[in-house]
Amino acid sequence: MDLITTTLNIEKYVLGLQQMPKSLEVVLSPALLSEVDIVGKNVVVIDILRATSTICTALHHGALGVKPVTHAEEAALLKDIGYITAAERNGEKLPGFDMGNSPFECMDGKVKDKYIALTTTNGTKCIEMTDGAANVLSGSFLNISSLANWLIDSPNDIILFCAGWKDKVNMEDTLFAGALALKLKSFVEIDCDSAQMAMQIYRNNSDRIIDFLKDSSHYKRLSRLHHEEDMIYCFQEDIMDCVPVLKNGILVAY
Ligand code: 3SL
Repeated sequence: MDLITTTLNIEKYVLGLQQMPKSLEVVLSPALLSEVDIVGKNVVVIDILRATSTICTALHHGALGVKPVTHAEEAALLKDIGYITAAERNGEKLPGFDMGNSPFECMDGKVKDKYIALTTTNGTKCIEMTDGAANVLSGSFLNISSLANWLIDSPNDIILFCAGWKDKVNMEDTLFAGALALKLKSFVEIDCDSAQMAMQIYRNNSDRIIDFLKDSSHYKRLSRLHHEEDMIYCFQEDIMDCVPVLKNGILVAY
């Protein structure tokens, strides 16, 4: 967040124009989601490598919306009504779909003015787990400051929901949850050890993110599949300002 926005937000709080405190919790894996109450809260789904970074990129490059779906068959059916179909499992594009899950596939004009039906191993499944939330947003480093400002301006409590990998905790989503929690820290109450841990991890590694992630399982998986460029891309901060928000089951740019 830039200095002017931070100052304005602090002024709003001091003048009593902003409700305080709202709470912030971090959920480190889908297996832990049932332990928190998401009803009426703003839930940020985080799948940094790569689903939620790809969603943000698609909207930035002119896609009208991204519909997250759990099953590949469901995504395939949406082709009949004009959707671009995108499908990934275990890091690889599924045959028969228009795209996989690489952000670079959204940059050649193909997604402009189109709706995309996207299914991925973890990220899209998590978006579909957020029934009852007041708002569902998709998180990425690419738009982290705009996302933080959106959350600061909303009165609702916040859940940062890390997709992880197949119910396991992962390093990259935890790292991002820490980075976002640090941006929100002055505006929320944090009584959550997962959030404290995530912030500590980001603080200790923010100047060496790629090095830090080299030991992570998904870094190794995506490296084996030659997706290093995607990873470098996904760790750029604030290169776009759209905030993907779920409206009637479709993520659209706010
Ligand atoms: O699991 C997911 O949702 C994907 O983002 C994984 S991958 O980066 O496309 O392998």
